[in-house]
Amino acid sequence: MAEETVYLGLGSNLGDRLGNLRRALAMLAEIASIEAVSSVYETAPWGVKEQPRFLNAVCRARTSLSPERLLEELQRIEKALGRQRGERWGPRPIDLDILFYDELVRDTPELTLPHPLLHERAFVLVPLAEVAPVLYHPRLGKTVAELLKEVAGREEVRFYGPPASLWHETTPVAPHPEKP
Ligand code: A4P
Ligand code: MG
Repeated sequence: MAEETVYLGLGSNLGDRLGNLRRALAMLAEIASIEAVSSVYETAPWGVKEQPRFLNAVCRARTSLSPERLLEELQRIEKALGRQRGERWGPRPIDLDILFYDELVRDTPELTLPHPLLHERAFVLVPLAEVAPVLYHPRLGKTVAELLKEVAGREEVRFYGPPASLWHETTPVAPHPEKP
C-alpha cells in the first residue's frame, strides 16, 4: 500500500507530561512507522494563557492511513490517554495534531491541512525545524526554517530533553522549573 510522510505535533500540560508524550509516541508507533523525533521543549501556553506550561515535540512518520483515518486514530489515542473535550486551547494530558500530511492542502470542517495555526506557533516550529528545516509549506510558499524566523522570540520555548527522552525513561531531562 502507498505510504505517505506525515508530521505530527504532540503536546501535554496535565499530569505526567513527559510520560504522556512517551505513551502517545509508543501508541503512534503501533499505527505508523516513526522515522524521526524532535527534542522535547517546555513552552509557554499559547491561546489560553492561564494554564500550566506545555511540553511539546514533533515526529515524522510514514503511514498508509488516509488523513481522515489518521485523525480518527489520533483522537482514539488522545481518549485512551485521558483527554476529555474541554475549553478550546485549554489544558489537556495529550493533544495530537496533524501538521503536514505529505503535501496535501485541504480544508474541510474536520480537517485542515497543513495545520492552520502551525505558522503562528513557535512551540510547533522550533521542534519541527529540528526534524524538517527545509520542509515546504504548500500554502504559504515558505520553508519551516523561514516560518520559524518570523516567530522567533515571540513565545518562550525552552529545551527540556533530547529526542531519546521520548523513548528511554532513563534519559535525563531539565530539572523541574521553579513556579512562575
Ligand atoms: N482539526 C482540523 N484540522 C486538524 C489537524 N490538521 N490536526 C480539527 C488535528 N485536528 C484538526 O481540535 C478540534 C478539531 O480540529 C478536531 O476535532 C479536528 O477535527 P481539538 O484538538 O479536538 O480541540 P482543541 O484542541 O480544543 O482546539 P484546537 O484548535 O485543536 O487546539 P490546538 O490548536 O490543538 O491547540 N500552547 C502550547 N505552548 N503548546 C501546545 O501544545 N496546544 C493548544 C491546543 C493550545 N495552546 C498550546 C498548545
Ligand atoms: Mg488539537
